[in-house]
Amino acid sequence: MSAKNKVILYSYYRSSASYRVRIGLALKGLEVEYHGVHLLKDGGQQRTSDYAQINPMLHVPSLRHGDFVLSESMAILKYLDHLEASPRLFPEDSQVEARVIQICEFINSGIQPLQNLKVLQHLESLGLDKKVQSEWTQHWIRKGLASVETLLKETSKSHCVGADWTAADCFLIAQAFSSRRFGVEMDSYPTIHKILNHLESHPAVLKAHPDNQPDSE
Ligand SMILES: N[C@@H](CCC(=O)N[C@@H](CS)C(=O)NCC(=O)O)C(=O)O
Repeated sequence: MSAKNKVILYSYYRSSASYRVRIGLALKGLEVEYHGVHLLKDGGQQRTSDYAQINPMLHVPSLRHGDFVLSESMAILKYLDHLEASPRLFPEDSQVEARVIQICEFINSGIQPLQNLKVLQHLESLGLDKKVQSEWTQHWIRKGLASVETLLKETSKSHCVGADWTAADCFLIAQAFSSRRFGVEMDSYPTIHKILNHLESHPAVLKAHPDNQPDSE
């Protein structure tokens, strides 16, 4: 591990997008300085003008490496492959890499945005009560996971794509954490369930887990 590859991570402990990146960092053994950004305190620290300079989208995670600042978990994980090649999260083979990105996107654009804090806060401001909000979230999570399950039946062995770690595993593990938080269990998705059973006890995943962060509550 080289100090020149030390990064700063702007993260919130239970943010699934932050969890994806933390898994990647831990798998690669990169040195990280953790900066907590509390999504609820002070009206949301992601919405401060200081943080807007880091990520104008007002989301965590963001990464700083020297003068280079980057947000979006997929872009960050891709960048980490350049800092530390092993394990490679985006495979060299173009078709395998595209498949990994497809799985990530099912989660990144097909599930997570529909459970995002700002979306739920907006639904609440429109008068949707907590019970209906919860039904909304669970509906999209279940639909999305069913599609991920179908895809993983074709692509997985011990991991989402074959038997090696890829970014797809980082996305799946993090999504499973937040799905459970929103009341959706994984038992209805046998392939997902099997992969999680295999991967969730890995030391890097435990290190990256929301319960084990400096800002965990
Ligand atoms: N596609 C983005 C998603 C980032 C994202 O939505 N982060 C959430 C936490 S998981 C967030 O910061 N939400 C802030 C808000 O809703 O105000 C990524 O992969 O980084």
